[in-house]
Amino acid sequence: MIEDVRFDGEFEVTDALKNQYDRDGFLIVRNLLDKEEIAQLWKIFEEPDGIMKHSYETSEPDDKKILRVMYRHPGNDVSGIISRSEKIVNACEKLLDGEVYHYHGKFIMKNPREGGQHVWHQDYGYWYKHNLFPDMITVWMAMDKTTRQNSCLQLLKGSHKCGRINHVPGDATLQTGADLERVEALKPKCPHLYAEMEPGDVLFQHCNLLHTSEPNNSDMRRWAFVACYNKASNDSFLPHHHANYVPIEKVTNSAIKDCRNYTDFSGKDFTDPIKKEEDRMHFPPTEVKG
Ligand SMILES: O=C(O)CCC(=O)C(=O)O
Repeated sequence: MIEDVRFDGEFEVTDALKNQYDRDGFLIVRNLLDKEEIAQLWKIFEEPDGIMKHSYETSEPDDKKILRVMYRHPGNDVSGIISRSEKIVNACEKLLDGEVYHYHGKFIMKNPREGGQHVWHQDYGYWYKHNLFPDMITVWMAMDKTTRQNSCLQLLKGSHKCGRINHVPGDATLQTGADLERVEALKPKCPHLYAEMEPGDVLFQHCNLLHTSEPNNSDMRRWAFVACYNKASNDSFLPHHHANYVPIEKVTNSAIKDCRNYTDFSGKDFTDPIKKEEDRMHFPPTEVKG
């Protein structure tokens, strides 16, 4: 069962919620972004000169694909303001017990019938090489209604406690995934949950929590906004394709609704697998838009 909490205008990660996160490896806050804030976020896609021009696609098994926009720094558009808002950043700082910085942000866009799977993995399985401690967190924000039918996240509750698992290249996909023998062995011990979410619901996820999502075989779109943070004291010891420490300029929560910047993405430093060699190695694209 998922124990969640509902945002009602005020939100603070209490000691009890922090204990829950430490126990389960995740915390869902329903409606942390309200309808107006989510509508604001959608505008950066709706504008003709919007963020979509920075998207790229990867081919996945069974003729599926995953469309992504990824960048290093938050910037000043609506997505950056959300990533710098007190309600998101303060929650991460309480959950990680110290100052955090923005490690990268992304949109994961699984369109109806064509969105591909994400294999079982831990985010720290990908980040370990460049970061010494698992003092890292992913904030997964639903932009659409997200159910079992349209590829909601699946989690193994408490699996973060087993530490980092080896990640190995997949057979049918370019994705690297957690050692499946271990994932299967963990399933009887760590309840397998389906994180069904409404637009604006937000999942805070420990970087060692095992998670996956299936292909989107439904007629429902499933887009998500994801912001990842590293603890300042854990600044990546090897520079790489995600960001090193830059202090976050926090903004008040009201700045999300006040923001009118839907087209100026300067400062974000987008992942560009065509032009940037280091990005191409990590995210081999099949198509870059724009
Ligand atoms: O959005 C999803 O389905 C999974 C995303 C994910 O786990 C990742 O990008 O590491």
